[in-house]
Amino acid sequence: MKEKLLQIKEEALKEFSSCDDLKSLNDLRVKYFGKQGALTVVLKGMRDLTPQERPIIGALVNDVRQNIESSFAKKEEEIATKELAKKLESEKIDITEPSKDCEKGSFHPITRVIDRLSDICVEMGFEVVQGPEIESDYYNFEALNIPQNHPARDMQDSFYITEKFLMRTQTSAVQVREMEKRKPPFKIVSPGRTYRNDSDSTHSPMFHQFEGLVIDENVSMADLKIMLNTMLTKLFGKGTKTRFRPSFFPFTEPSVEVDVTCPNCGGEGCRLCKGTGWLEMLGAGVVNPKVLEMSGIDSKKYKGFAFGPGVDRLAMIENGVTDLKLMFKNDIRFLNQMK
Ligand code: 2NL
Repeated sequence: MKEKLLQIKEEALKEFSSCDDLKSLNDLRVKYFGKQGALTVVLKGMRDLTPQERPIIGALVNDVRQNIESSFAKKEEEIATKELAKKLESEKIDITEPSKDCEKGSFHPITRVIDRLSDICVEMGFEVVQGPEIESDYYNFEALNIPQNHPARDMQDSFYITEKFLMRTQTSAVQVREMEKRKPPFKIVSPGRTYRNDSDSTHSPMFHQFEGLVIDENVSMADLKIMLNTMLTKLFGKGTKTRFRPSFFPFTEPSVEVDVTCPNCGGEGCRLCKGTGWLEMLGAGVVNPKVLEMSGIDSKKYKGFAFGPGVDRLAMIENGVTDLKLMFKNDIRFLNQMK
């Protein structure tokens, strides 16, 4: 029996050491420890031993079993490590390799207009600010000197959510919030989505605004004019001329509307500018002192000017699009044609 055990031990250790995959390792386990396994059979044979032999052989059996088990565990770990390494190696991918058919996306034409306007303004020292799209009646209208019975407040033009809250109709509301928070001087622009109950080929219920506001001592219409000329030249290129026409907004006094020489025909007259050579680009003006005072700015010490180009209109002009709705449908066939 002793010989038999030592033989099993020797054989098993040899077989284990030459085994190199989990499946044959498992077969070996069955061969030695299984129901009919070599060691199991020996153990069963212990019944026939004399009481003197039993403890001696018992100790030997334990020794052999521990030996085989530990070499089994060692081997198992070794194989698992090796197989994992093999698996990792076979699943390795080169993440630096360029993919096939990689289509490049692009920014939406409206995002591009907003980004360009923002870049131009940031270059001139403006900060970009944002605010909520749901606004209170106060910030959207009252603080901008739009009185209670002004047509802009009509349910027909605005999307009211409750008695007091509505979808903002202009991003000026953001600037009012900033006027309350900041200490002049400051220069800010507020791009964003705005909402009005309007819908035809040049109006969409959701549209975009980009407004600029400058508050400082001694700023005037002249500063506004220089600034807008610089901005519009940067936007449309050298040689762009501007035209300032008197206008009216409740929040500015005086107010102007600004036209630029048609970027399509350079002022000759074409279909885009309806033969006039001019395109209306923005509204602007010197901030009404009442508006400054309502937001806690001393109108004796500080003056301001503001401007608001039509973002969607700019994107339409740039891309020769005549129906604003197309801009918001996001039909991929349409977007692919935008430069
Ligand atoms: C337009 C006209 C404009 C402003 C926006 C403004 C903001 C404050 C105070 C005074 Cl907080 N004015 N904004 C001023 C004039 C015109 O936009 O028709 N935009 C498309």
